[in-house]
Amino acid sequence: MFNKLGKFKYRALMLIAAIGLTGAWQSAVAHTRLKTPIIQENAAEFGSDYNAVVIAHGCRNPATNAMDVNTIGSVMVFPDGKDSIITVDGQPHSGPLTDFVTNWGNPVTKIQDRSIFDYENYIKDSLGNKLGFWTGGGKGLTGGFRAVVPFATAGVVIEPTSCAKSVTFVLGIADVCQVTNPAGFSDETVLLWTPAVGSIYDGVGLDGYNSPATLQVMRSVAPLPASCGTGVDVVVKPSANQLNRDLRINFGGNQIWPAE
Ligand SMILES: [Cu+2]
Repeated sequence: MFNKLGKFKYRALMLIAAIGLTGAWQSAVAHTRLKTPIIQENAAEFGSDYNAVVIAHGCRNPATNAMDVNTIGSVMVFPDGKDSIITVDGQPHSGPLTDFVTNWGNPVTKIQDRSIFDYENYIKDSLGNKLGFWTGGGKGLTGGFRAVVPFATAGVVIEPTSCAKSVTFVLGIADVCQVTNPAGFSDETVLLWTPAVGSIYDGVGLDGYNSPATLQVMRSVAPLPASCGTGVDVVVKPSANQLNRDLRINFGGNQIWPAE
């Protein structure tokens, strides 16, 4: 009897704690992020790394100020690793990404899913490498709900002779609520989760300004060379050139977002 009551009280407390936590989390950091933002190096050797873009809220409703306007599409790209912006412990690195990652090039496989949006396709570089995807159309994401948009990443191999203890890839993501040209970007039309690198998608002053989603790959295969000490953290951002070129939705040979 006492034991049962104790269990019940414990469960009630845990429930209250969980609700409290959820409330705080929603108001503080409910942004578009990856479902699993930290993965191990080359985990894909055991299959793929299954992940997802989590769209946490819609655009701003001008009447109520709530972030609950329906989302009609989303587009995401990883840095291409060619003209990307690389830092090492926060300091600019002028060498290539191959100094730290041996196999970057074709990071994304979309997991087919029409549960929210009816259409989806890859964003590829000129060699056909899949750098990201867009999805949109159909009924879309109703305001007040979240979307889990599934994809997988290829295994990332950290250069064994490098001192990288982690490599973080910074994504560019746009959640579209209304199709406009770049001059029409606002919290009411689009949420831009991009690094502020000077692209047309910076979104200065908007909800997602310089608050991008990231995928951090932790070194876990080759041990750090002894000369590395505790190792360094590498960050890879897409260039403004790449975002301007790749973060768009083309459908049937036409660009449908942003409007031109
Ligand atoms: Cu937000």
